[in-house]
Amino acid sequence: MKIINARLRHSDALYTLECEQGVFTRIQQQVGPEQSKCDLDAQQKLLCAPFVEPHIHLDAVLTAGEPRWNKSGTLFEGIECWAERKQMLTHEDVQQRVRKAAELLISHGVQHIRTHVDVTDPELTALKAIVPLKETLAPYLDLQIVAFPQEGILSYPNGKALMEQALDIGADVIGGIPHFEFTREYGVESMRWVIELAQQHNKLVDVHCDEIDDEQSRFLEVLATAALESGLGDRVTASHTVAMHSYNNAYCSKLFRLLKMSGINFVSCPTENIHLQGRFDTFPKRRGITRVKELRNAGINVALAQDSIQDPWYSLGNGKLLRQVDFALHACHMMGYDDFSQALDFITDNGAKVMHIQDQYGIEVGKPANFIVLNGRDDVEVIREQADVLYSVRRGEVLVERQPAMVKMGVNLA
Ligand code: 17E
Ligand code: FE2
Repeated sequence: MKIINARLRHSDALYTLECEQGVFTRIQQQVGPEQSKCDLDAQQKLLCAPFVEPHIHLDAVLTAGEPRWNKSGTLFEGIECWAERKQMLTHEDVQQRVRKAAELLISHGVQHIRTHVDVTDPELTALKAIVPLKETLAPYLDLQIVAFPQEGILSYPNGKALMEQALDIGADVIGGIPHFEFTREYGVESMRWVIELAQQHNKLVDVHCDEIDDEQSRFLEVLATAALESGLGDRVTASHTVAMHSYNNAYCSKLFRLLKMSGINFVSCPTENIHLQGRFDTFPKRRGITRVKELRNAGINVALAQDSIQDPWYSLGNGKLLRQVDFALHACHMMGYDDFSQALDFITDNGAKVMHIQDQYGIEVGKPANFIVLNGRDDVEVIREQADVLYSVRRGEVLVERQPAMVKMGVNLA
C-alpha cells in the first residue's frame, strides 16, 4: 500500500508512506504535493496513529434506561441501576451490544480499546461473553480486558475469588474500586491485594481510584506507593482520580512527588465526570475532573477516555474521542497554543502507554501499518473542527472510509 500527500503531526511537510504485509516499510518526505499513482491520496490531511480508548465499560454500553433511568445523575445511583440490569444479562445481549459499540468506535478511528468488565457477578456472564470477542474483533481492534470489581473486592461476597477466576477466564488487567469499599481499611487492603495479585500473575493494573467528591478519599497515595515499592511502576494506571480535584494544594504538592516517583499512568474521563461529579454540591459546583494539566506539566502520563456510551452512568456518548479532548481543554484550562499542539497525545500516544502497546504503536518504519486520516491539516484544525475520520487503516487494510460532508451554501458573503 502506498499513501501520498500525508501530513504528519508536528511537521509542515508532506509525506509518502509505504507498507508491505501490514508493516510500514518507508516514510519519505516529499518536495511538494504529488500526483503519482497511489492507493490512498491523503490530500494534505493529517495522518496519525489510530485513536486509543483506554477506559470504557463495554459490558454496560447501550443500556441507558434499562430497567430504569439514573435520575439523580450520581455514580451511586448508576451502580444501583446497573446492579438491576446486570441480573438481566445474557451472553447474546452482551455480545450484541459490544459489537454495536465496537463498530461505532472503529468508525471513529479507534483501534485499541481497554474495557473494564464488571466481575461482581457470581456467573461472570459479561466477562465470559467478552473474552472470546478479543479474537473475533482482532482484525479491527486490540481489546484489553480489566477484571473490574464494580461492587468491591472485600465488600462483595467472594470478591477475591471472582477476581482470580476472571484472570483464569482471560482478563488481562486487574481493577479495583477502593472508594466504594465499605471502609477505608477495606479500600487500603484492596489496593495492596490488587498489586500482589498483579505481581503473582504478571498483569497490568487499572484501578477506578477516588471517583468521589470526597477530599478525604486518598487511595491514590496507597496505590502509587504500592506501585513504587512493588516495582510495577508504569504497569499501573489510576483512572478517574476525581477526588484530586478537591484535595488542597499543599497535599497535592506532596502527593505529586510520589506520583512522579511511582511512574503510574492516569486516565481522565472528562464528559463522564463533569456529569457525575458535583452532584452533592449546591453552588459553586465542583467540576470533578482530575488535575489533567498539572499532571501533564509534571511529566506524568495522562490519557483521556469516554468511560461510557449510553449506560446507567452517562446516557449520551457516541464513540468520538475528540469530544473528550474538547471537554478537557475547556474544563482544565488548557486553551493555549502549546496545549493544542499536544492535545492529540491524550487520545493517541498517552493511551498507548497506558495500554503498554507502545512497541506496536506509532507511525514508524517497522511498526504495524495502523493509522487514521483526519479531515484537518494539523492538530489545531482537527481539534477546533472536531474533524471526522476520513480513513482508518489497519495492517494496510482500509477499515473505514468516510466522505466529508457536502454543504451547499445559498449565500456568499465573502
Ligand atoms: N462504574 C464506575 O464505578 N464508574 C464509572 N464512571 C462507570 C462505571 C461508567
Ligand atoms: Fe470507569
